[in-house]
Amino acid sequence: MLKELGEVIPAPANVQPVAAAHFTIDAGTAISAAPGTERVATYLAELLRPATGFDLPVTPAGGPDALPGIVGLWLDESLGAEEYRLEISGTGVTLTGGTPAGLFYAVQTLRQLLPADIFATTPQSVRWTLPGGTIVDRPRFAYRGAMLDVARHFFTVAEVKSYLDTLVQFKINHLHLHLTDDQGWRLEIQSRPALTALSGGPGTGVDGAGPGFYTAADYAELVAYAESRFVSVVPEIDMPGHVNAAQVAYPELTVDGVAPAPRTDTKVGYSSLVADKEETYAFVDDVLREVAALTPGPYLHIGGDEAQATSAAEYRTFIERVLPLVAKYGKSPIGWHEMAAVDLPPGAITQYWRTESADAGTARAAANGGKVLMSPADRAYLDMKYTAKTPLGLDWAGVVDVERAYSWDPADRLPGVGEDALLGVEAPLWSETLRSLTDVQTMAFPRLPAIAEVGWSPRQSRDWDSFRCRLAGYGPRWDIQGVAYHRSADVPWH
Ligand code: NGO
Repeated sequence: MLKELGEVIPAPANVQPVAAAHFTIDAGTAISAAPGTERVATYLAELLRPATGFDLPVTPAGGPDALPGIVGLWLDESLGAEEYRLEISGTGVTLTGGTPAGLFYAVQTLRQLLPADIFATTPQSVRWTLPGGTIVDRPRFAYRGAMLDVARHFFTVAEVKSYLDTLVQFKINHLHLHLTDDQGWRLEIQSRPALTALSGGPGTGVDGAGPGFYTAADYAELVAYAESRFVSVVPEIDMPGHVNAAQVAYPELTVDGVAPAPRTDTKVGYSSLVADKEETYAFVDDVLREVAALTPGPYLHIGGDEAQATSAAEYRTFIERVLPLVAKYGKSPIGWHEMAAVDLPPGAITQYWRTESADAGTARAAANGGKVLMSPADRAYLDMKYTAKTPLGLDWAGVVDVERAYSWDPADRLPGVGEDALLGVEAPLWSETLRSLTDVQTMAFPRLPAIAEVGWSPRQSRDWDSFRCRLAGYGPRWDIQGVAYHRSADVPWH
């Protein structure tokens, strides 16, 4: 069945259908790539070849117009960096991006406009017809993120790549990895080898069921894969709390120098780095230096949440000494919003995560010109149960079904934190109860697309009834990809 031009998640900013026109990709279709678009053109061809069985040769562009039978990719500097135009006429398709990232989003939109079978891995006998018209689209927010907790349960490079490929379908452009916590340390730090030797191996993670860590090479591979899909990895080293795994490996990080026992339970707020010990800052310097060197993206997340075992004065001392270390290694800091208790340098980003309807620290950071990421747990946490009956997940922030994840606006959430203060939105997925990639998918889908639309689509293009129908239309695409999703009662699945 032919899709409607606007039947896309996230909802595009401008959609102008031309009912009489449509284009069918067939064995004679070629892809033409203007200079600078070759990488995205090749990605597009690789997406379309398995299910169509067509050759879809990628050739250098001939001229600026849609030629018969041609899917042409172009760059146009007059468009915003992440903006794109997708024109589908009776004779061909033209995708134009402000940058290759914009073009990549045009490709994701094109993919959604094809029949669901385009996700098949073997040739299907389907007419690959696209609806006619023009979409001009750009994101509302620069940062549209997903977070995965690989500390409570470790996920392999292959699993994270697979998750990433399902995220980019919704124009997510940041992947935040929660790499360290009380129950495990998941990134090799060459100057501190005991971290992964003692806290990344067998028996680590919640219930001891989530062992593993990334070598520096694994992490580099993951980051490069993400970059190839225009996703920036945001590594998080959680401090000064959530550090039991680090203290197991380096006992000098405790008050008395005695290593604590490894922990596999889910309690929070009991461990802390020691603010008045120089060993603390030597450690943090080593870790941040190596993580920054491995990370091409601009951000380094330093945690800062739930430091109940750190006094307010020690917390301030610690954060004030660590923020300049992030800058020293050329990165901008992000911290959970507790960090906003401290006077933040320009460029520091506050990530709001709790359920309250006001937060003085976050509002103060915004008033001082700081940018805010919105991840309120009662809307954006993918680890909350959908309903009381959901076997996976937690419920400390309530249950969050799809409508709840969708029907809110980040600019209305906190007094003093309006549109201009927002860098964007992020959907965190904590892994205390997760044990597999299937579990990850079941919690993320279909709520992640809700948060993706909150972050991408203009306010006036958002509509719950439209969204739930577009989600229902996505179900077969997940089925064909073998992606697990929760069949929420909020969605009229076919
Ligand atoms: C909190 C806590 C995490 C938990 C999560 C579970 C933040 C920022 N700190 O969110 O340690 O895993 O809730 O939902």
